[in-house]
Amino acid sequence: MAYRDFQHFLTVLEQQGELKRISYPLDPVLEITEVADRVMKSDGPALLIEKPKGYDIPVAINTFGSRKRMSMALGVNDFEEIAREIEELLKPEIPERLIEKIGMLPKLLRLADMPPKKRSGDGLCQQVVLAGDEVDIERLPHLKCWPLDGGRYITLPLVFTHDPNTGKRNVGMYRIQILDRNTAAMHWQMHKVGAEHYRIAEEKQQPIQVAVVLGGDPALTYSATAPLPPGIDEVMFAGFLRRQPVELVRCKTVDVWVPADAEIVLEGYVNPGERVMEGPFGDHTGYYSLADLYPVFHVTAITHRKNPVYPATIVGRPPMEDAWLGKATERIFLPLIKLMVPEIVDINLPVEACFHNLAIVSIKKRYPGHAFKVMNALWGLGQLMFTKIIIVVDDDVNVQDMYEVIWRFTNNIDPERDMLVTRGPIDVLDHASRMLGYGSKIGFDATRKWASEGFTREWPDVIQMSPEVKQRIDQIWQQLGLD
Ligand SMILES: [Mn+2]
Repeated sequence: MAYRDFQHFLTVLEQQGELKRISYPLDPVLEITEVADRVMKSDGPALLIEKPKGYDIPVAINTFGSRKRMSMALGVNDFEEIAREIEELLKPEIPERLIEKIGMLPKLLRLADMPPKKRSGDGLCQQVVLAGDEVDIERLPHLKCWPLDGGRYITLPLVFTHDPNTGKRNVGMYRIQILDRNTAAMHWQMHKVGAEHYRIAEEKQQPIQVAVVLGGDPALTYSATAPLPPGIDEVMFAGFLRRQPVELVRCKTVDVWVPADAEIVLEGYVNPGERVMEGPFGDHTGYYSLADLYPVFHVTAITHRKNPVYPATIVGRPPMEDAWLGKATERIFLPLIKLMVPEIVDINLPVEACFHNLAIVSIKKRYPGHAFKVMNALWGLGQLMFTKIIIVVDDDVNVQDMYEVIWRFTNNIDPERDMLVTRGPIDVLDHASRMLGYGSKIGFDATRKWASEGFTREWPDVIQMSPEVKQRIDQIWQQLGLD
């Protein structure tokens, strides 16, 4: 079942006891964060703050913040189902060459079956149109999340842009800092597709048209956060997830098509060469990211439905709501990673390591040095290039069990022999790297070492009780009175 829009999703969440209404007028400045943080840290429900202090638009937060709600957002009982489905679709006739594999992805995923539908006329998101002097983005209940933040932020936006050369669409999620009634700072990090579109526009000395969308089917919100290969359209991927095309309408003041049933849309453009100080911002690393120069978004129109809801999230010290967006991605993209690196059995990107700081990977080891091959493959694969630490273990290790991982990892390595230090791009949010966006990574081969890898000693067996004794003790267990 696909959701018509964000409010439909909220209704279903409420029906299932997954959403709590708050009538107290919480202040979008810091107070909503403090409440949401406590709720997120204790596996609490989604919140609908009906009358945020000073605003008449309700704020919804933590709508993705549990395994159940993340799965509901994607219209399934559990997001593993999507991974299984993708696995099934990928099975037939997978070509051998890597480049063909990537090229065939849209076809394999039948993405072409779900192109967005362009609708003429107004969308629900255009019931109210404010253009020119009527534009005042400060009238929306944007959050100031943390005390040292540089200002108020849009935290759950879908940023629509088109490649100025090819016209290809991208939808990404980049935080946006409100500057005044019609300008905002666009946090286009250098590695992101939105930033690439802007670079191309700058080379051509042209402004780039932008639409910032709040709301719509949560499957599209998820798609905007997903590490899709650059050529794959998020709107089509959302169509695949929701099994129904996304309906789009044309914006009023820019040539960008947006989900017809979105809550709120900010239309505008970004000029070439224009920058403003953005930040600091309390980030998903649990630290503030420092202020830096970012492009300026000029808002030419605000459109919204008659009674919109404002979707928001907060990031900060993990675990937060985004942990579940990340876990869904870890599971959904595993079959696609296996398509490129088939020896991988499972991956765990622990929430506490903010996903890109640590990857624990189990492999079916087939040849000497195989663990190092897998590290290099991951460092060359999409957003996994940011992975600061990779630990490779054998396929009999449950990578989802961190106690087992620490036991195996620490016991199985001779650090000097088993580590591989390399260099490359680092997440822009990493505050420890030597410079912004560039630094080192380390991999550990924690697999069992082979003679063909120069291991001259005997590798010991893992301690296990004999099955007969286990069975015997099972039978007499009750008599021992230990339960
Ligand atoms: Mn993209």
